[in-house]
Amino acid sequence: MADHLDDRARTDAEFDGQTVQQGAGGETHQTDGGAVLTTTQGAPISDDQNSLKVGGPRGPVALEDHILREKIFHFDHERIPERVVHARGYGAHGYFETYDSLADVTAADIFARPGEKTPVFVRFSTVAGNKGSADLARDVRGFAVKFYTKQGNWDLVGNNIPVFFIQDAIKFPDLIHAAKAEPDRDFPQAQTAHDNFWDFISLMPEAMHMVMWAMSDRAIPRGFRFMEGFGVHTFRLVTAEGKSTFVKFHWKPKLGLQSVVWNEAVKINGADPDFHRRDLWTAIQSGAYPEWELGVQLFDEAFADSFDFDVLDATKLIAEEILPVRIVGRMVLDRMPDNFFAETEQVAFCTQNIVPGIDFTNDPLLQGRNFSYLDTQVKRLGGPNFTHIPVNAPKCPFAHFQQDGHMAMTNPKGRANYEPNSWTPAQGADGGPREVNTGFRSVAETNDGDKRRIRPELFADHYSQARQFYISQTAIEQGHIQDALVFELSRVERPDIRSRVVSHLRNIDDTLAQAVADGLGLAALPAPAQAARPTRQDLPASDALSIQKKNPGTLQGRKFGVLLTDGADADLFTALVAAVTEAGATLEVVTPKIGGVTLSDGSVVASQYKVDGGPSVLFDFPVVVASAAGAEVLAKLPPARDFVADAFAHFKFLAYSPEALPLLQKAGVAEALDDGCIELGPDGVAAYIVELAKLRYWPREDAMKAS
Ligand code: HDE
Repeated sequence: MADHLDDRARTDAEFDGQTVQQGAGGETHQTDGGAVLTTTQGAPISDDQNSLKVGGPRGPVALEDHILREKIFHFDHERIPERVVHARGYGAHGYFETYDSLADVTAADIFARPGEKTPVFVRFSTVAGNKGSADLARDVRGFAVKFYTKQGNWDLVGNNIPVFFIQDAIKFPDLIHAAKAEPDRDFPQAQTAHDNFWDFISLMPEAMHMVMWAMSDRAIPRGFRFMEGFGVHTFRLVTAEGKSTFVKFHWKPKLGLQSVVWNEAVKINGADPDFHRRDLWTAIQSGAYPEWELGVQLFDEAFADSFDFDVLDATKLIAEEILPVRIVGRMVLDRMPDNFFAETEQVAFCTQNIVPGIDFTNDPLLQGRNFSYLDTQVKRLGGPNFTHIPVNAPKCPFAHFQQDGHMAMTNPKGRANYEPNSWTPAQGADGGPREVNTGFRSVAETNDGDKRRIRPELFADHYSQARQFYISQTAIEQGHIQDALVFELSRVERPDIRSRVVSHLRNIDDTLAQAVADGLGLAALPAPAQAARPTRQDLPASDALSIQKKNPGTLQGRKFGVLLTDGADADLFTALVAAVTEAGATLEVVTPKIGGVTLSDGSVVASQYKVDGGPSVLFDFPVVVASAAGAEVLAKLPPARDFVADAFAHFKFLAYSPEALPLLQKAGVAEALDDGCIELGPDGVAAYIVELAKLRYWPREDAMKAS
């Protein structure tokens, strides 16, 4: 009978096409000296392929099957609520290295000793999309850093844009409701191009400065490694004596700022929705550790009072030309988490995590955040003990009297669990931790006046810095802002909302308003929106606000994509690989078949992408190196034609071996060749690489718009 059962079991497994290896005795996947599979209680498991059946192999499953139940139960509970904002994110470990002592302005231990390294965990994110949304949404990027300092965890929870949409936390739920999918239909996903967002925004003039940033290329970064970061609010640095200095925090990427263009972003989302994740993962895994410098703008009360805006207003920035950014250290990300969920998903950033020497200001947005982050972690992570999760725990000694609660992991020992107490070892118990004079102290501040729901008078200028941002951009960048506004508003169904947005643009820049009105086909320009304060026309352009004016002039961290065919010029390919490596960039190969290609000298080159899966949007610098016969093959492949046509349309430098010209002809590019299209032989590679420091061939954009 037993033999018969075993036979049936085997037959059923084979019938189901399972790869289960069952011996005659029914034993399965037995360990050959490796780890033993156990239940969560540690009991070894002999069969993880079949549930426990009653009355033969076709009988019902026994409720008794504790192994099945444990496995399914745990699976059922694998998800925790995603973040209500910033759900889509990616994290990495690294360190912060202090360059300069800031001991003259702060007691913060992290800034005390030059050369000291402090561990960090960083999480980058988009704001509006769900956890599974695509990376290249037009959106603000979160830039959250947890510093594990020797005096406790300091969380600098910032964005890649230095200002925010709203001034007061009480409007945050409205902003986010309006930005996320509309509640009746649950779309659009990760898009602000819809009625609710623009309806809300056009009723909130304070948002206009941030709108300029969000419509600029800052909102479609090339990767996390190519973004700036900002603490946004004004914070305080405080000395041991209690002297306070205002501070704004800046992160500057070592690789320079870079973004993609909108049409490219749309296509990247289809080709590789994980584009930003993959970029960070690949860089760190290959040892190309991304790096940012931390800068501070330091100022005192008198300097703050010299502005006609309030430094407590998070919709304003202080131009770097007025107050230069002092670089005080660098951050290097050099290790990916071992487990995404454990670290990146469970990391709990809290704006209220500050350390002695750092303090808040009364920025009403920051004050609201200080409530929100702690509250949201309890919801997300299920209880007050989320600080026991390794990624959230301080790496310095800590001791307190908080106790119990769900999942308490690190529990105090001994009798005293309150303070003050009079226990001493002599009385038979340790009294536990005590206060220390050098501990955290809030800056002493006098606030007198009425208790009212009110905003400061100086929060009322909503357009001057929006105008300053716009006029600081290159003409190409201004064009991108215009195009983004036209695109977003073209997805808005209600004409009155479109007009209302344009009425605000009239207070920013009339050429911008006119261009957007034209792009939307508005019959007439609406009157300017009523402004609480007139727009200042005298704020000068600030080059620091532009991406293109700060071109880093380096190819480091950039990626070449070479569309390569059988018989292609081996000398050219070899020269290219050498030059790319020398420039600190990387190169991937795209071929008609994934099996790779054989070059003119007989050498075989492996491929990373079949051409269908390797569109040029994935690369900074697309190149076609083809033989004459190979070009004929490519010319017949629509994805190969797109490779070239997209590279051209995205204003990329497009290099090609002379034999590849038929492909360019078929792609409709050959008639429009410009100085950004470079015919390449082995001798031309050096000059070509030099040219690429411009990153894109922007003159083509004007030429295409004019033609
Ligand atoms: Fe956040 N924000 N936020 N935010 N925020 C969250 O906290 C909130 C704001 C930012 O990678 C939430 O853990 C309020 C400004 C980042 O885990 C939540 C207000 C800035 C992240 C929350 C703001 C940010 C968050 C959701 C207005 C830039 C991701 C999940 C008062 C300076 C952190 C969570 C990560 C996340 C609330 C405004 C940046 C709900 C109430 C301004 C980078 O607590």
